[in-house]
Amino acid sequence: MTNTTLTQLVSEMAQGSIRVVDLTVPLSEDTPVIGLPEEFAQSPAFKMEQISQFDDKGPAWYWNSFSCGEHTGTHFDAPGHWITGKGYADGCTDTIPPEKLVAPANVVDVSAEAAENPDYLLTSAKLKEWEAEHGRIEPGTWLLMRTDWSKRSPEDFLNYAEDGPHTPGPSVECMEFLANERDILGFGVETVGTDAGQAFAFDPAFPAHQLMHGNNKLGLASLTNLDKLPPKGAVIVAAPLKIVNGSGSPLRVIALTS
Ligand code: 23J
Ligand code: MN
Repeated sequence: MTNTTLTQLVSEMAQGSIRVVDLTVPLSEDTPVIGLPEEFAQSPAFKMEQISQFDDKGPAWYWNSFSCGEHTGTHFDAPGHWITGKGYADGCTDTIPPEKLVAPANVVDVSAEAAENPDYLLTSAKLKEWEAEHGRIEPGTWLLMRTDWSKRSPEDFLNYAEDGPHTPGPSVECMEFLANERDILGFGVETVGTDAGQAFAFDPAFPAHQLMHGNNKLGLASLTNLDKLPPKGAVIVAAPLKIVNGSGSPLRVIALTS
C-alpha cells in the first residue's frame, strides 16, 4: 500500500489545489546587505565571477563562482550565529536536524502598522489577538512577520537615517513570549535582518537574535511574498547550505499552501 497522504499531496500539487509559493528574493550584486554600526566588521555583498561561458575556458559549459557573507539576501540564521546560541551541538548549518527544515508557518500581517510607523514593534498582545482569530501558535512552527517591506525600493528597504536604520521587528517581550510560552521553531521577516533597525539600542540588544538563538531557535530574513500566504496552514521548506560550522546561509525558501 502506498502512502496515501504523499500521493494526495503530489496529485493536489499537479492539479494546482496546493500551490508552491517562492518566498525568496533574487540574489545578485544589487542585493541589499545589512550595515552594522561602524565600529564593527561589515558583511561583504554578493559577488559573482564567470569561470567560462562556451569559450576557450570551457567550450561547452557555462559556470560562475560566487562569494558573499553568510547573511546575504534571503537567508537562514542558525542558533550558532549568536553568542547565546554558540553552545548547541546541533546549532550550526551542518548540524541542525533536517526535520527542522520543513515546518508549518503562522503569518501575522502587520503591514498596515509598519506602513504607518517604520519602527513598529510586534508585541505578544498583537499575537494573542491573532491567536483569538486564527488559533494557537503551535510549538515547532515558524512565526512569519508580514510587513510588506519586500515591496519597498532598495533605499527605503534599508531605510537609514543619521541614528541608524528604521525598520520594523519584534519587541523584547514578544521574543520572550514566542521562545518561552509558545516554543516556536523560529522567527522570519521581510526586512534585512530578524531584528528591528533600532534593536541595537534595546535591552537586551537584538532580542530576536538573543532570545531565538539562545533557545536553539532559527531565523529567516529578507523573505518576500508573505502576502500570498494564509495566516495559518502553509508549510515552509527552508534548508540552508550544509556549510560546516556555518552560522547561516542564503537559501531558497519555498511554501506549500492550499
Ligand atoms: C550580525 C549582527 C547584528 C545583526 C545581524 C548580524 C543580522 O541581522 C543577521 O543577518 O543575522 S542584526
Ligand atoms: Mn542573519
